[in-house]
Amino acid sequence: MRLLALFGMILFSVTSFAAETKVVVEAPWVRGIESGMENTAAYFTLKNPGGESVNLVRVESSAARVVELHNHVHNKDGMKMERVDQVTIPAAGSVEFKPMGYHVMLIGVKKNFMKSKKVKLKLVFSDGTTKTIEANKKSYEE
Ligand SMILES: [Cu+2]
Repeated sequence: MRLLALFGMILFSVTSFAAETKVVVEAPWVRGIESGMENTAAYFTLKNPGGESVNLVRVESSAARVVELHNHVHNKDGMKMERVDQVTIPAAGSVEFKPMGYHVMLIGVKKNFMKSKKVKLKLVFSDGTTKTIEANKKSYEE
Protein backbone atom coordinates (compact mmCIF):
# COMPACT_ATOMS: atom_id res chain seq x y z
CA MET A 1 0.00 0.00 0.00
CA ARG A 2 2.79 2.37 0.89
CA LEU A 3 4.69 1.38 -2.26
CA LEU A 4 1.60 2.11 -4.32
CA ALA A 5 1.33 5.58 -2.77
CA LEU A 6 4.98 6.24 -3.53
CA PHE A 7 4.52 5.13 -7.12
CA GLY A 8 1.51 7.42 -7.37
CA MET A 9 3.56 10.36 -6.14
CA ILE A 10 6.32 9.71 -8.66
CA LEU A 11 3.79 9.38 -11.45
CA PHE A 12 2.14 12.61 -10.34
CA SER A 13 5.36 14.59 -10.28
CA VAL A 14 6.35 13.30 -13.72
CA THR A 15 2.94 14.21 -15.11
CA SER A 16 2.96 17.69 -13.65
CA PHE A 17 6.41 18.33 -15.06
CA ALA A 18 5.26 17.24 -18.51
CA ALA A 19 2.24 19.51 -18.24
CA GLU A 20 4.09 22.82 -18.13
CA THR A 21 2.28 25.31 -20.31
CA LYS A 22 3.67 26.84 -23.49
CA VAL A 23 2.22 30.18 -22.42
CA VAL A 24 4.99 32.64 -21.58
CA VAL A 25 4.55 34.69 -18.40
CA GLU A 26 6.35 38.02 -18.56
CA ALA A 27 7.07 40.69 -15.95
CA PRO A 28 5.06 39.28 -13.05
CA TRP A 29 4.64 41.57 -10.05
CA VAL A 30 2.45 41.89 -7.02
CA ARG A 31 1.41 45.11 -5.34
CA GLY A 32 2.93 45.59 -1.89
CA ILE A 33 0.51 46.72 0.81
CA GLU A 34 0.75 48.46 4.17
CA SER A 35 0.16 46.48 7.32
CA GLY A 36 -3.49 46.43 8.21
CA MET A 37 -4.54 45.95 4.60
CA GLU A 38 -5.75 42.51 3.60
CA ASN A 39 -6.15 42.48 -0.15
CA THR A 40 -3.86 43.07 -3.08
CA ALA A 41 -3.40 42.06 -6.71
CA ALA A 42 -0.83 40.45 -9.01
CA TYR A 43 -0.14 41.32 -12.63
CA PHE A 44 1.77 39.91 -15.62
CA THR A 45 1.62 39.58 -19.38
CA LEU A 46 0.62 36.22 -20.84
CA LYS A 47 1.88 35.36 -24.33
CA ASN A 48 0.48 32.41 -26.22
CA PRO A 49 2.87 31.19 -28.92
CA GLY A 50 0.53 28.33 -29.84
CA GLY A 51 -1.86 27.99 -32.75
CA GLU A 52 -4.91 27.64 -30.51
CA SER A 53 -6.33 29.95 -27.89
CA VAL A 54 -6.02 28.88 -24.28
CA ASN A 55 -7.75 30.14 -21.14
CA LEU A 56 -6.26 30.96 -17.78
CA VAL A 57 -8.83 29.34 -15.51
CA ARG A 58 -7.34 29.60 -12.03
CA VAL A 59 -4.42 30.90 -10.03
CA GLU A 60 -3.34 29.28 -6.79
CA SER A 61 -1.17 30.82 -4.09
CA SER A 62 -0.41 30.05 -0.48
CA ALA A 63 0.07 33.78 0.13
CA ALA A 64 -3.64 34.51 0.41
CA ARG A 65 -6.79 32.92 1.75
CA VAL A 66 -8.65 33.31 -1.57
CA VAL A 67 -7.31 33.90 -5.08
CA GLU A 68 -9.66 35.08 -7.84
CA LEU A 69 -9.41 36.31 -11.42
CA HIS A 70 -10.81 39.83 -11.70
CA ASN A 71 -11.42 42.48 -14.31
CA HIS A 72 -12.32 46.14 -13.98
CA VAL A 73 -15.55 47.09 -15.70
CA HIS A 74 -17.29 50.39 -16.36
CA ASN A 75 -20.93 50.69 -15.44
CA LYS A 76 -23.26 53.53 -14.52
CA ASP A 77 -21.84 53.66 -11.00
CA GLY A 78 -18.29 54.05 -12.28
CA MET A 79 -15.44 51.56 -12.12
CA LYS A 80 -16.01 48.27 -10.41
CA MET A 81 -14.08 45.04 -9.95
CA GLU A 82 -15.75 41.94 -11.24
CA ARG A 83 -14.85 38.31 -10.86
CA VAL A 84 -14.32 36.41 -14.12
CA ASP A 85 -14.31 32.64 -14.65
CA GLN A 86 -11.42 32.69 -17.08
CA VAL A 87 -9.25 34.88 -19.27
CA THR A 88 -8.68 33.88 -22.90
CA ILE A 89 -5.24 34.25 -24.43
CA PRO A 90 -5.76 34.20 -28.21
CA ALA A 91 -3.62 32.06 -30.51
CA ALA A 92 -0.35 33.87 -31.24
CA GLY A 93 -1.60 36.69 -29.04
CA SER A 94 -1.16 38.12 -25.57
CA VAL A 95 -3.13 39.50 -22.65
CA GLU A 96 -1.80 42.09 -20.24
CA PHE A 97 -2.88 41.98 -16.61
CA LYS A 98 -2.50 45.51 -15.24
CA PRO A 99 -3.97 47.99 -12.77
CA MET A 100 -7.51 48.96 -13.86
CA GLY A 101 -7.66 45.84 -16.04
CA TYR A 102 -7.37 42.12 -15.55
CA HIS A 103 -5.70 41.16 -12.29
CA VAL A 104 -5.18 38.26 -9.96
CA MET A 105 -6.98 39.25 -6.76
CA LEU A 106 -5.33 38.08 -3.56
CA ILE A 107 -7.94 38.23 -0.82
CA GLY A 108 -6.95 37.90 2.81
CA VAL A 109 -3.17 37.84 2.53
CA LYS A 110 -1.41 35.72 5.12
CA LYS A 111 1.28 36.87 7.53
CA ASN A 112 4.08 35.53 5.32
CA PHE A 113 3.03 37.91 2.55
CA MET A 114 4.06 40.98 4.53
CA LYS A 115 7.55 39.58 5.17
CA SER A 116 8.40 38.11 1.78
CA LYS A 117 9.70 40.00 -1.24
CA LYS A 118 8.23 37.50 -3.68
CA VAL A 119 4.98 35.62 -4.03
CA LYS A 120 4.62 32.24 -5.68
CA LEU A 121 1.69 31.87 -8.05
CA LYS A 122 0.57 28.72 -9.83
CA LEU A 123 -1.28 29.44 -13.06
CA VAL A 124 -3.69 26.75 -14.28
CA PHE A 125 -4.81 26.70 -17.92
CA SER A 126 -7.84 25.21 -19.67
CA ASP A 127 -5.75 22.57 -21.44
CA GLY A 128 -4.65 21.19 -18.08
CA THR A 129 -1.16 22.69 -18.21
CA THR A 130 0.25 24.80 -15.39
CA LYS A 131 3.06 27.20 -14.65
CA THR A 132 4.46 28.26 -11.30
CA ILE A 133 6.04 31.70 -11.23
CA GLU A 134 7.41 34.13 -8.68
CA ALA A 135 6.10 37.67 -8.68
CA ASN A 136 8.27 40.40 -7.19
CA LYS A 137 6.54 42.65 -4.73
CA LYS A 138 6.63 46.34 -5.54
CA SER A 139 4.73 49.41 -4.57
CA TYR A 140 2.53 51.09 -7.11
CA GLU A 141 1.47 54.68 -7.13
CA GLU A 142 -0.96 56.13 -9.58
CU1 LIG B 1 -10.02 42.65 -7.85
